[in-house]
Amino acid sequence: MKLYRTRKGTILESANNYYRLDQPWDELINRENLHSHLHSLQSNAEMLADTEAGALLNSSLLAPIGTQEVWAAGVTYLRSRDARMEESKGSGGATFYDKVYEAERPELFFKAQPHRVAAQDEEVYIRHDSSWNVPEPELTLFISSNGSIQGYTIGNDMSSRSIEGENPLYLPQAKVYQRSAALGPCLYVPAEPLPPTTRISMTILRNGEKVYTGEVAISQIKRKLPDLAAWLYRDMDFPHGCFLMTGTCLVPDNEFTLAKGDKVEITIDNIGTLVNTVRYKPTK
Ligand code: DO4
Ligand code: MG
Repeated sequence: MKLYRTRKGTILESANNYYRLDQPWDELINRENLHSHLHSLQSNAEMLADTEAGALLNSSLLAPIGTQEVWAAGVTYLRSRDARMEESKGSGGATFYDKVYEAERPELFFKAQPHRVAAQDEEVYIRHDSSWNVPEPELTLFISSNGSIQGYTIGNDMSSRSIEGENPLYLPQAKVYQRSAALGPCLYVPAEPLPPTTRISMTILRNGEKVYTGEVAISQIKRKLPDLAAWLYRDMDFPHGCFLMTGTCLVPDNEFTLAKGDKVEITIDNIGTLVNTVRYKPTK
């Protein structure tokens, strides 16, 4: 089942049918057994004609987030470890990445408040003070306030490699700025956890031409997804639940940096495709 948040309310997609749901988003998604709960709501919900649902989904999608924070895990794939060791070798910080890849405690960092998150088809930003910028396509978990994984969405953890590479202590500036995160297009709520064969792929288009393409299965991740959730919830409360990006494995070659106008398309099996265009934050 998929939940879409739109400017005109929430839409539930179930077996190719669409239903309107009235519950406030945070209340709707933050529960145990979300999948069964959605099943029970479906029977009393208004069914929408495909044309009406299609029009809403094409024109008024919001990011599938209410008041939750977005957190992120880092260096959960070998490719991310290697790329970061390379980018930070001049700063002397490279060795922290291999240590955190092997450590029991994962790297977890704060990524975004909801107002910094771009929705489907909205712009993501690159920083004016950064010379090397990449998108990071990441499977993103929705974790209930009790700490259980209830759904999945697609995340883009936009990152400044020049700022992080200069000094790993600059990580918050490399990662947290306006529109440095995108989530969407929906919250996918399956009856069972995602299979390890689930693929994440990313294409970057510049003037309509592919300048990057890559694909990976989530089985390549070093950590177990429930373990990442458990570490995040140690000594922390998330009253409305939380989103957790789970790290990237797709990192373009070192010569690549994003340019204004690039289109980033991230697809995850069964969830959909998240599309965003790259811009600079407009100056006042
Ligand atoms: O250590 C820095 C961030 C790592 C990250 O965002 C990732 O591996 O996806
Ligand atoms: Mg990342």
